[in-house]
Amino acid sequence: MKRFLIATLILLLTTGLAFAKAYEVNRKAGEYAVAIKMDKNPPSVGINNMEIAVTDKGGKALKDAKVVVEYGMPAMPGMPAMNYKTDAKPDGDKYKASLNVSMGGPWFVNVKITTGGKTVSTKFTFDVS
Ligand SMILES: [Cu+2]
Repeated sequence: MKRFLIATLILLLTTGLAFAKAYEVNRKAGEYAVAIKMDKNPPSVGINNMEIAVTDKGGKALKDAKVVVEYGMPAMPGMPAMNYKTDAKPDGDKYKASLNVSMGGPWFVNVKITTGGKTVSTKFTFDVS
């Protein structure tokens, strides 16, 4: 009986993981499509890993771009505005960054993509409860 319970528990845990979806945001930045995934869904306090896929009009991955993620929180009572910046590192066809979310509340993200001397960007926000 105990073994059956453990097996059921493992099954529930693994199917739960298989269905856990990343937090996804799809945006346009200039002529590029930007698909952003965050490993925590919903994003929460702590390290949130972000994967950024940038594709051109033809659906081809944009490589060798400089991708910077600016993020932070507007000022709130008892807390001045917080602004952070991190470089997203190329990883295969995508870029990866880690965001350190220090508290609950509204966070903004600005993804800046520089290629061929030109910078385009896209913004989104997420709430941390
Ligand atoms: Cu705050």
